[in-house]
Amino acid sequence: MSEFTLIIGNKNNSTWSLRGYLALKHAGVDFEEILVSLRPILDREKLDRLTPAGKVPTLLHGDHYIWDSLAIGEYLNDLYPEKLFWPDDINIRAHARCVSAEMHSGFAALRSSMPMACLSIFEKPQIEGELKKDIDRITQIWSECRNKYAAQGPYLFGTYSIADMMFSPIVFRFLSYQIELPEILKNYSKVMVDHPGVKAWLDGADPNDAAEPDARI
Ligand SMILES: N[C@@H](CCC(=O)N[C@@H](CS)C(=O)NCC(=O)O)C(=O)O
Repeated sequence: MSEFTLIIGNKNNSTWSLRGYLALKHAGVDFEEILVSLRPILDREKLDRLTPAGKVPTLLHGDHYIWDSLAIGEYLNDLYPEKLFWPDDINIRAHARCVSAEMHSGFAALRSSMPMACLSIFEKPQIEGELKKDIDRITQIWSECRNKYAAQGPYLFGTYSIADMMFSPIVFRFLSYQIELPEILKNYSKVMVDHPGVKAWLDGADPNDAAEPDARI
């Protein structure tokens, strides 16, 4: 039996679950998965029974519940500091924490009008208003990171970090909704889609789990 259990939503749609899953993959530990259906109907009873906040992802480790994607990354970083979940340099780490927190707490327009369905391609939406602001801000964050840290590796801060985990669902949204990106960010998206943790996640995604506008996912 694994030491860790991750409670997640449908892999095609659950963006926050993807982040928690990538953190466990990065830790390189065995874990069991419990799926709570969010689609087509949210299994409220199961979600509330299994998780303290009624949200996925929730990590169960012994008697401890960690019920937030960013907190899961931080918890695993505390347990396995040698895995370098954050950049080593204090200033680069502060930058990585800022963009991760910005993703964790923002981009509501993008989240509600471009729900994730990893395996689907949709018509490009009207890019205007708050949605345009969100897309522009994300491409600005990514471009700044890639221009600054390219020498250290192909991820946002060179080496793979919690920041990449936090932005991973955005990579899929940009692909699904055919958002044009500059060459440097197309390369970043490809690196992310080819990441072994992401590939493992996609293997378990069901294309029949459709996407509908829903900021909770
Ligand atoms: N801030 C939380 C957000 C978690 C979240 O909203 N998860 C969604 C699914 S991706 C959920 O559990 N939705 C069910 C609900 O809100 O009832 C995190 O980072 O883990």
